[in-house]
Amino acid sequence: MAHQYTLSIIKPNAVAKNVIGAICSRFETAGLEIVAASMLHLSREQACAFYGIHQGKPFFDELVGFMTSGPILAMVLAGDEAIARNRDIMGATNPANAAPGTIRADFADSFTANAVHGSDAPDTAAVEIAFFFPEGVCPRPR
Ligand code: RTP
Ligand code: MG
Repeated sequence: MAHQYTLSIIKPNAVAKNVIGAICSRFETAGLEIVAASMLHLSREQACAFYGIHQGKPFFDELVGFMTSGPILAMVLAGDEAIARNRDIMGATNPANAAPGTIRADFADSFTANAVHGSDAPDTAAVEIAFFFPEGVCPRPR
């Protein structure tokens, strides 16, 4: 199994619901370690840049409006197969399809306000981690 880093974002709707601890607890229970964290309120420019791959899609404006509506918690999670493991515990993008017990099933409010983001592949994880943490992460001693 490959040791990986992945970018996680606790989105504005979940921060507003005061469930940061509940969500981080799920990461830790799944064996993922938090090795970087930053709470911030994205500007429109930052949100457009982060979601550049979705520019032109019908949901883009709503997504940028939502992601700039309040603070987020950006984190780097580390662990064996961290990218897939994180996406497993996040659940499906559309919360209507998210399996019971997943983060999105429990904390999403809509397709857009779906509580969390997680990188989808090693190359995108590297770009997304550098976006929020250009100074790097803080791995645990082993
Ligand atoms: P994420 O990037 O947030 O981890 O989620 P994902 O890979 O499962 O979904 P993605 O296709 O990358 O879409 C990014 C975010 O855009 C919003 N979205 N809304 N209404 C819609 O059709 C729609 N499609 C996507 C969601 O907030 C999704 O997480
Ligand atoms: Mg995505």
